[in-house]
Amino acid sequence: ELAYPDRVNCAAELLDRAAVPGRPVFHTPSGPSWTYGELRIRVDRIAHTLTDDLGIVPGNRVLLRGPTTPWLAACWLAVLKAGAIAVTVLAQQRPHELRTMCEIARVSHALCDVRAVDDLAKAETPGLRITTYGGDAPDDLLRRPAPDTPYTAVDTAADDVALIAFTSGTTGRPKGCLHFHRDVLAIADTFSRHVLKPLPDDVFAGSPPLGFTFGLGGLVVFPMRAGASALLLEQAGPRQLLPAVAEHRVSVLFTAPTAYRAMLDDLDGHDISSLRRCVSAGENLPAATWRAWHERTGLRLINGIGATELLHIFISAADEHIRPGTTGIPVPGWHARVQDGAGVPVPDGEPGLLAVRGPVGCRYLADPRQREYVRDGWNVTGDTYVREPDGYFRYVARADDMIISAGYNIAGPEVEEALLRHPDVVEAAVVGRPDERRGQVVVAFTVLREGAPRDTEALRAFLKEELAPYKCPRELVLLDALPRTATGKLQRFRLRATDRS
Ligand code: 3SK
Repeated sequence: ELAYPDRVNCAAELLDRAAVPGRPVFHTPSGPSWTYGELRIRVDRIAHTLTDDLGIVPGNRVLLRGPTTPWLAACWLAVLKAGAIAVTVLAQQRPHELRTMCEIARVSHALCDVRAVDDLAKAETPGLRITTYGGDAPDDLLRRPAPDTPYTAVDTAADDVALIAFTSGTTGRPKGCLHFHRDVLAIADTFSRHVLKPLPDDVFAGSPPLGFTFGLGGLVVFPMRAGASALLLEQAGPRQLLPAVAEHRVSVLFTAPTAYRAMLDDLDGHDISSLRRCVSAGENLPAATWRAWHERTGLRLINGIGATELLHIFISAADEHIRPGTTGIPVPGWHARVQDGAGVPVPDGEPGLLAVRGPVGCRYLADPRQREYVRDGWNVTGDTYVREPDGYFRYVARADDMIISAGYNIAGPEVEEALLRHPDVVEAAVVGRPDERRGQVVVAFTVLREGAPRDTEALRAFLKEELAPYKCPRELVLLDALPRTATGKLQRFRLRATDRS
């Protein structure tokens, strides 16, 4: 059981408790590293600016927007230290999305990297006070003259709201998820502590941005809670990750399954011997990707399922407990079960809806969809899972992605896994298309390795050997890229709507 004091400010906790002032906390590819001591001074100066110059008071909602930099992380810590609420958004979000989020979260102020300010200005949010920062001397954030005036953290309650993270899922109006100060500590003290087991010498890096709680945890909260450091990359695609790992001796890597698959082609010539933990989340990890990564690197990918609603990862497995083809077991502190639509647990081995509960819960901000997500105290994530008799949880599909064709239930990811076993396939997505005779038919979208022959007949023949005939796609479409959200999640609804005529 996690026990936190009634009053706790998670930013102060991360800044003041874990670290030795002279040790590094953030690295970047270009500038000098920041130490914990330097970070604390900068956070305190920003917090003074927020309260003394901008008039921010506890409870104000402050939007944060910009590429992944130490200054963005410092702003996030300063907002929380000042008792305000950080509203983290993604650099890719467009003006109309930003305006909606500002309205839902009732944002009063924004701290924005100067390179990302145009879209925010275009959002024309009435009354929003925007402060920009940028470059090596973000003067607007550091208006307080005395750099060494400490800032006393606001005495927040453990269950005061610390942040609002938006999830749009893969479609629909964005939902703001409220998270408390204690939630921020809880994700470090569950998944990170028990699965990653970080050490102070670890260097974390990864692709998810800080506006996605996957990245916020992996690049700020987890390293700081352990007194370790993080390499913050503004460009963090598969092409940038491998050289960055080699150059900065990254030991803990966070990215999505598709990036691990893409990096396989590029491994030669990069020294990745520093890596000791590779976390894959954000989407289902196909067993074929797990095996290929293990074969080439000797590393066992740590699969995990997380959600913005629950802040971070709640099912995963560590070290020798990792079992390819499954997500894992509930992270210590979390409970999980598989249930039917009425909330009754289904027997092991049968598919049903994943339901979890633990130290962090879903609290949508003024959104009736709360009643769908939280049922009888369980958070129902919208994923179809099977719990194996040995307690391991195996992903089947997103609940609304099951395909029913001529009376057969077909899980899109199973067909995708089969496609990914073909050496020329880089990405695959399978959806159901309405069909008069069969209800739905299976349609597969595939991205092939550069230079591979665009031979759909050969792919069909391959699938016939891998899958029962009723699961084989009726249509096979080759694409250059799959449609994804800003957090990298596949947008199946866009594939369903693709006109192939
Ligand atoms: O997959 C997700 O959506 C997620 C969200 C938050 C934290 C971690 C993950 C993987």
